[in-house]
Amino acid sequence: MKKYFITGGCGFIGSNFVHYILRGKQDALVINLDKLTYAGNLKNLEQFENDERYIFYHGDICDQQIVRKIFVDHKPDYLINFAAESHVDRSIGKPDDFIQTDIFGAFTLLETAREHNIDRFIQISTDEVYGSIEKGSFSETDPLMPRNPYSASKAGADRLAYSYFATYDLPVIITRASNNFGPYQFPEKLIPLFVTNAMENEKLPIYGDGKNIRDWLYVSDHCAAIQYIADNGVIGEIYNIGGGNELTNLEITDIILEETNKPNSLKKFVQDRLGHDRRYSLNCDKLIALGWQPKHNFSQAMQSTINWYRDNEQWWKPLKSGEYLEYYKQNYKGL
Ligand code: NAD
Ligand code: TDX
Repeated sequence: MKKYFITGGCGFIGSNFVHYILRGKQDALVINLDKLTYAGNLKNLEQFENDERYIFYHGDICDQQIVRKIFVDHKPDYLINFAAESHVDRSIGKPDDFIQTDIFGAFTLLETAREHNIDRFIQISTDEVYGSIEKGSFSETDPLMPRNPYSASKAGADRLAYSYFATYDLPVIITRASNNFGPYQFPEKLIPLFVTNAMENEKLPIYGDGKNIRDWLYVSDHCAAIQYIADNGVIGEIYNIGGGNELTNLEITDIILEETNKPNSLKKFVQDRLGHDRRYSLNCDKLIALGWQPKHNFSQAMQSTINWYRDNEQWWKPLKSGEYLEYYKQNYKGL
């Protein structure tokens, strides 16, 4: 039986990964450590609450006591660090938690892993660490040029994880994925925000000219890639994980309006994000050579994502009300 120590498993990608493992592998144990910030949601994993293959710890990755307890009590084979503050706009407003969780949290996990035996330490990094690229695509050997506090904190954790391989022989692998979309994504990120706003006949706030480009990766493809890399990747290496679907934000907006059958008048051009990266693009030849590439068709994955938000209003409506709504109103003044 393989034992997965997952951090941030109540968030978007982490919870999809737990679904992916527990649906696919009968002989797995998943131990999930999550602080339950605004982005962590127990509802994402409620179907596993009574599953003996799943154990939840409410706690902080910066707290070495709880991290150490998990190592001692469960002796995990793999540690996969998803936990992070992940929203660029929040990092521009208040970077503090990003530095603490994304860097110091990763440090705490690496230090504790060094005290114990672990087969793989997978650090979930991001394409944003490379910075913006107008033409061509970034390869794993390209220099890092992060341009906002979120991506800078992720770059710090990425290089710190590598240093634990180079210095202490910790079996670290680093993954750098492009923009994910799919079920359970907090409705502050572009796709779930625009889909749910369209469903509520609210404006879709497009930053700047809307021509910034992102490469979109369906979250279940991302989860499959992480598992493939954990099982087959080479220790000490970095793997880019892209979706091969580069679109402007305006193109994404048009797809959402068409699929939700809403008018163009919902588009609203608002003040640009500070330091807004123009384009992200990944060269994924290294992962293809290892034997993996995404399987989902972009249009079908978008359609099923939009259907999921249509069918799960009870999941996202509470997230857009109450305390969160106050934050949302203050920070999205274009609405
Ligand atoms: P998310 O914000 O949806 O979830 C983050 C989770 O981490 C939440 O459950 C939260 O409660 C938890 N968390 C935060 N601080 C914590 C702490 N100190 N201790 C324990 N748990 C804590 O994020 P996501 O979009 O699922 O991203 C997951 C990872 O993937 C992040 O490391 C992110 O940088 C990376 N990534 C995300 C994308 C994307 O498009 N979303 C793309 C590439 C890489
Ligand atoms: O209201 C909006 N209007 C808008 O035009 C929002 C929320 C976003 N945007 C634009 C900004 C970006 O060009 O859409 C694009 C995507 O924005 P986000 O969803 O905030 O994602 P991004 O900034 O690209 O970062 C994401 O991908 C890399 C994730 O949030 C990160 O966690 C991941 O590492």
